Amino acid sequence: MRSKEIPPNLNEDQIKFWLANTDLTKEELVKWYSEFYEYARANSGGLDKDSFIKFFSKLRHKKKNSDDFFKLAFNAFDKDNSGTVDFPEFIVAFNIISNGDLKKRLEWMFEVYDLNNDKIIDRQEIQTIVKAVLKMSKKKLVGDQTDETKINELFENLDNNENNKITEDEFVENCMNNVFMREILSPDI
Ligand SMILES: [Ca+2]
Ligand SMILES: [Ca+2]
Repeated sequence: MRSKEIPPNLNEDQIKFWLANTDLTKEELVKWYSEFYEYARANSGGLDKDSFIKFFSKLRHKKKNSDDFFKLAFNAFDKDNSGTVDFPEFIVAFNIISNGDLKKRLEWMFEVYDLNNDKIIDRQEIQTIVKAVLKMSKKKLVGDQTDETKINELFENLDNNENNKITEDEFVENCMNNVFMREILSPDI
């Protein structure tokens, strides 16, 4: 399908709505819609975790080393926890990732870290996500200690009020103010 054609199931009202709520151009919107539905055909309009990882990896030219991260990030795309990501869920998140300002991107990233959706990041969540992030970004944490110890240190640096929980405010504020921390915790996706 040529990207200029309006795909089936996409009507002008939907296009208008998404154009108003994202920074995408109509051409981009139609292009991603078409791609998305190529992958979703077997999944009644949504992408399950495996198809989503395939689709997103292709979209962002990601390699196998990103799969662990996207398995975990799936949760942040699947807003209604239905087990599939539908086009509105995808396009809202994709727009934040590619066009959102830094604060919006960090708020989205917080949702990736918060695996159990209880609005805080705990030590286990930060260990799990940072390990997947490091694998994806091929970055290494500096220092002689184990990664586990270094990630614990990151946790403590984020936990301003030392209550063993990281709130969205703590996460966003610290990452906004500290480039090093941000590069480790929230790489380009
Ligand atoms: Ca969903
Ligand atoms: Ca949590």
